[in-house]
Amino acid sequence: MASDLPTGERSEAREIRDMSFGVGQMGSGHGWLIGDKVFAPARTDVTTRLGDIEIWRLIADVHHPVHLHLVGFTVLSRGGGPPPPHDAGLKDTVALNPGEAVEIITRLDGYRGRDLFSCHTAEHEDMGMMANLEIT
Ligand SMILES: [Cu+2]
Repeated sequence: MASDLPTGERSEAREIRDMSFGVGQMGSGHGWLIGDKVFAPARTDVTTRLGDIEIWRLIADVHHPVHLHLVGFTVLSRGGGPPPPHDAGLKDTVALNPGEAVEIITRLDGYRGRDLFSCHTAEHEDMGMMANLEIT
């Protein structure tokens, strides 16, 4: 039951964020972007407060395994429907399929400071597909 999980309920979410994962321009070539931006170490992409519950709506152009460091989450929906069995439980990575939206819910607690999230495909991560999360 979702209420048994530590990540919270949909009605408790303080923020809903949309994030796209896709190919784009990086320098003079192509890279892999989150929210149309190449990773910049000094830029904060998402700012949130310790203990807040958030829903992130993720969508991708091709397959991307999206990974949150230090933060567990659960899958709320996939492709507009209930998550299939393989999405059950507390996760740190979720597989995005081409064009399919996935909603995740997370409680950002246990760590205050700077954190990262990224695509777990090493070639994508190395080519820009990371973002900074600041938990205040
Ligand atoms: Cu990727």
